[in-house]
Amino acid sequence: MGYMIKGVYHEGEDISTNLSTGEFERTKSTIRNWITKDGSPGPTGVGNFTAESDRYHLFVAWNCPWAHRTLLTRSIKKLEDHISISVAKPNRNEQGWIYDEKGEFSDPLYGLNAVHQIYSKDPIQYTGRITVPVLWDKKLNCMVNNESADIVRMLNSAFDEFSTDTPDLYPIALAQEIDAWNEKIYSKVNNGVYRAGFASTQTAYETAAFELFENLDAIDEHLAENRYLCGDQFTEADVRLFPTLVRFDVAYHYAFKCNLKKLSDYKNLWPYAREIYQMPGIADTVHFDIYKRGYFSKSEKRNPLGIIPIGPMVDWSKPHGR
Ligand SMILES: N[C@@H](CCC(=O)N[C@@H](CS)C(=O)NCC(=O)O)C(=O)O
Repeated sequence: MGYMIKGVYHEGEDISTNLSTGEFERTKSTIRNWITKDGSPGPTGVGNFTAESDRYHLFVAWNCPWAHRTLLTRSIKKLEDHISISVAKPNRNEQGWIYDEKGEFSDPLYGLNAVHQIYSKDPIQYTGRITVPVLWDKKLNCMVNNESADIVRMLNSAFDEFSTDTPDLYPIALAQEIDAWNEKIYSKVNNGVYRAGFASTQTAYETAAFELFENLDAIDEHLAENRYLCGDQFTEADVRLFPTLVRFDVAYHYAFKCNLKKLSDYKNLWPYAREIYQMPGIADTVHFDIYKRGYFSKSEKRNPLGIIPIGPMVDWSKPHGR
């Protein structure tokens, strides 16, 4: 794993844990342009990124939950034939996210060896961490955006011409409610599992882990009365919760010590997660073995021998009954 300074890649230490408090701090994404229907600028960044078929490409990894949100949205909005992808190998090395020369983990676009090469291909001379997902413009040869929250939103809204007959994941009437869920779920659940797993002090770990389960308990209760987070309508908030839930029992419960409960112990959250898993196209974006290979990869701090557990067996195809 490394980082980039003015377009040049440097191998180096993980610098995301605050050394004085032991708390994990995720760095903010900085490439924040938006694809729009007419190429006008979006809420941040510059314009000129018009929605077109086969113009954009996503660099992702199956195990990354942030990339998963963008893949879920690409599938729900039926954009698979319009936005191409490159999937990195589940295990990172000193080059960060890497590719094979051929096969399922190769880069069909440029034949890259590593994701950092796409960051250095952009003339902006990027400085920062090398993260997936990255949304790339094949026409202007530059990055559009490397923040999954933005990518999810633009895939929902900019491609109506190509993705007819698909749900609106961010209807204006529910915008405030969705934003409120997103905020809570991001810090306490999506990033909460990382705050627990990457904490380097007992206090930082316990704070994150207790907050995580308080929030999962509250969501479970909410789902007793509500089919989805915002009532009857499946929205962006559900899309953003799902990647954490689907990794929970095979990865976070054990690898990140989030072990007060399993997802499958929850009365409502568990069938809710299965309902989403069983929606058309969703299971194709889920790769349990790869989650294990990624989260249990060799790490001096978390898994020094790199041994991957054989279980647990979780039946996601069981009827959800919701
Ligand atoms: N804010 C980013 C975060 C993405 C992110 O942290 N991705 C992880 C993989 S799960 C990554 O690539 N980390 C590499 C690193 O930080 O060096 C987003 O949501 O798009």
